[in-house]
Formats: sequence, C-alpha cells, structure tokens
Amino acid sequence: YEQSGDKMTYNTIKNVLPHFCFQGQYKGVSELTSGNINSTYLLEYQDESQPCLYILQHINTYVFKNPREVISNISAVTDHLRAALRRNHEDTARRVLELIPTRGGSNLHEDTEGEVWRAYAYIGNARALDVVTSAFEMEQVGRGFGSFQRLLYDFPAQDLFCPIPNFHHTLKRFYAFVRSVDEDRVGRVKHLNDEIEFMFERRRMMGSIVKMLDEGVIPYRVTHNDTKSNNVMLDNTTGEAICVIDLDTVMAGSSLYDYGDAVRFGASTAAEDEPDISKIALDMDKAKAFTKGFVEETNGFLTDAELTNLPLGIKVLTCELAMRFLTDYIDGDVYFRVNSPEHNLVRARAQMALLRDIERHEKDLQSITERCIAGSKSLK
Ligand code: GN1
Ligand code: MG
Repeated sequence: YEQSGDKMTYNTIKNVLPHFCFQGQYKGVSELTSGNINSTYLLEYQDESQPCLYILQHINTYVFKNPREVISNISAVTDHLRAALRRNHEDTARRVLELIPTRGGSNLHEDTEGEVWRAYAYIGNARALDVVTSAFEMEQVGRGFGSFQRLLYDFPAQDLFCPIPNFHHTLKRFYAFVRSVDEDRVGRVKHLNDEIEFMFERRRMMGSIVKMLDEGVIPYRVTHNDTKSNNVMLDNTTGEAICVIDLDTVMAGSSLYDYGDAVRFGASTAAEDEPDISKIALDMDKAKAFTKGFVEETNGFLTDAELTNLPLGIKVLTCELAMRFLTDYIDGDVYFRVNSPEHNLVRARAQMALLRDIERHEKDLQSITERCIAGSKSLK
C-alpha cells in the first residue's frame, strides 16, 4: 500500500477519520479495489511503539438500504463467533472481524452528506486471494467457509435482519430480469438474443434451490452469501484460513449458496471479467479441494439432502450471477461498479461460459462430492 501518496483518496476520507477510535497518528491511506459494491480503504496509523492498521469502508446505500441493520447483523454474528471460539478454547485474535467504534460509541458513522462509514481492525500477516493458485489454498478457503457455518450452527437465523430481500431467490431474480428485458431502459436489449435465450433455457434449474427450501427439503441456515475466495483471510505463515470477512450479506439462506458461490469463483480458471471465454473453465482439482475442506468442516450437521445437492449450488449460483450481471447491463449499470460500458456484459458472458463448462462436468462434480462425503464420514 502507498504511504499518504494519494491526495484524492485522502480528501475523500479525511473528514471521516476523526470520528472513529483509531489509535496513534494518521500516516497514510490507500484504496483497496477488489470489491464490486462498497469502497474500501486501508489506513495506516502509528502510535509510540508500533504501526496500527485499519480498514475503513464506505457503505453503498443504493445496495444496502438499511446500513444500520447490516451493522447490527455483523455485530451479532461476530459476537457469536467470538464466544464460540472461546468455548472451544481457541484464540480469538485475528479470527473474527473486529469493528472499531466511533467516538460516540456507535458501529457506524453517518457524515453530513448522509454517507455511511464503518471501520475494522486490519488483520495482519494474512492475505485474501483474488485468484486461487493451488488446491491447498482452495481447500483452506473451503475450511474457512465451512467452519464459519459450523460456528454459526446454533445462531438463531430469525434474529438476523435481511439486508437485501430475496438476495439469492434466483426465481424472483429471473422475474426481475424479464422485467428489465421488457423495459429495456437504455436500449441494449436488441443485441442480447443469445444471452436472453440462455437464461430462459435455465429458468427451471435456477428455481430449484428456492423450491427445495420452500418445501422443507433442505433447511435455512445462517449463511454468508458472498463466498468469494477473497472473503477469507489466509495466514501468511501457515497458509491456513483464519477469518471470514465481508459479512454484509450474512442472513438466513442455504448452505448450497455458500458452497456453490465459492466453487464458482475460486475454481474458475479465469477472472470474473475475463473477455476471452476460451480461457474460462472449471478447475476440477480446485473444486475437489474446496469440497473436501467444506465437507470436512461441516461434518455432522449438513443433512444428506444438502450434501448430495451441493453440485446444484454451483450451477444455480453461476447462472444467477450471470443473470445479475446481464440484468445490470440491461438496466444501464446501476448496481455493480464498472470500469467500461461493456463491463457487465463481459462479466455475464464469462459466467455463462463458466456455467457451460460446469454443465459439462456435472457427473464428475457429483462423484467428487460423493467421495468427499464418504471420506468425511470415515473421519467421524
Ligand atoms: C458483489 O462486493 P463484492 O465484490 O464482495 C456482490 C456479490 C457478487 C459479487 C460478484 C452485495 O460482491 O453478490 O457475487 O459482487 N455483492 C452484493 O463479484 O451484491
Ligand atoms: Mg467482498
């Protein structure tokens, strides 16, 4: 990160800094740009003996209409995680996100323009992976999200606010997509025949997890709902998963969402916005490694119906995100941050290419899952 170099970045945040209980003397800021929704800044402070690092985030209130509810979820969930680790006699340092309060004793600061900010202690000697480069890393990502679900197993899901209604209600997302196509607000629909047909062909598949939840075939659980590999911190020394971050979308959901979204992202051979679709495939070794880590950590509490349907999660979440990117492209880029006018279309096409490869590997994914389930049962 840069030392105080970026004047524009500093100007964006300088009036916010005094409101939080940061320790020491302000030294510098740099923006971290891997998220698609909020803006994230790394702050460096220095007290007499040591540097103190913090994460400052500007919450996107177009996406999160009730930031107070988001922060209240995060505070409840991190308290629960901390207590659960203590009960297991595990160290809590660097293992749970730690909110930094404002001087007024709140977990968020609203500035004079109505913009909302929050801060966390920075987790040192650890990294979050935008790209997963090995099966070992991918297994650790699986352990991170698996143990997150395990530690929240007994958290009452009904106590959480729903930060984004119907976030993974893929069928309602399909209806919203159809509405956007109908409205065609910015005149982009005429070039999208293939993409639209692609979504229509998969509408039944997209509704299948919601249907199982509705019918009680699989249970609601406290889930993370945004399980990209860069939302787990891995320790730099041991390589092990230590802490799950980005808890904005924690709410009641299905374990299939967390499993599926993680494999979709971490086991892809290319970035989410790779324009050359010939580079995009599902890396089966990484899919297997994630499955092993996730299934072993959730050993004993996921039901047989959840376990056997894990591969469906990969398909549904990949198709859902393809459709979300496409919807946002049709709507004129109102939701995701974009760095070019075609960015959302490129992303949608990349997820479609990934889904085609996932569909080709369905049988293999099913047998990988079965082997991991059998393997983890033998560990009991
Ligand atoms: C957004 O902000 P970020 O990058 O963690 C999005 C996820 C998408 C993801 C795709 C609240 O997550 O749902 O899967 O982009 N978060 C929200 O990269 O919509
Ligand atoms: Mg994130």
